[in-house]
Amino acid sequence: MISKRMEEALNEQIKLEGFASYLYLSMASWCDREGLEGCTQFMHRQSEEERAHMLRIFHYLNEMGGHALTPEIKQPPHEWPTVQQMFKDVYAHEQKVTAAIHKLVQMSYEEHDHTTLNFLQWYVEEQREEETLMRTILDRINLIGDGPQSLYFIDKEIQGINNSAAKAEAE
Ligand code: OFO
Repeated sequence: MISKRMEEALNEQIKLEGFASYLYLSMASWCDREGLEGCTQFMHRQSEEERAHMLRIFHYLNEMGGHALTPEIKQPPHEWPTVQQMFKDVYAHEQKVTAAIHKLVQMSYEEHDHTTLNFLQWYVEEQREEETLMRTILDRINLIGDGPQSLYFIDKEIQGINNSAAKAEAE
């Protein structure tokens, strides 16, 4: 049985993962309109991943005798001034999610909830990977620069990163 405090905190995390899924979906739509095919595919894949993160907690909570709640999700932004800014926002968002996961880990220590502590380790590792990925993308974007051809090359770069991530997932 899970404590009420832990249950509420995990429901908050469901909300955050759901928002991440919508945020990336919105980014996919913006990228599509901007003609950034590689970025569009990347964001759709990210959006699906975040939905899977949300559902993982959803199932866990009910398995543990809690009540997973379908979250109210606020509408994400729909426009970004540049693709560079969009990826900066992604990185900032992932850092926020990491901080939330670390708070949950701390809470599971306080509640002596070893099962949830163990469950959360997957998220700790996932966030480390996500932050590394987003930092890599930002570094590449900086290297490419903002010259006239930069959007084309950024998009190709993201497409390559997306293809490798999809391939790794399939293995
Ligand atoms: Fe699930 O938030 Fe990052 O990936």
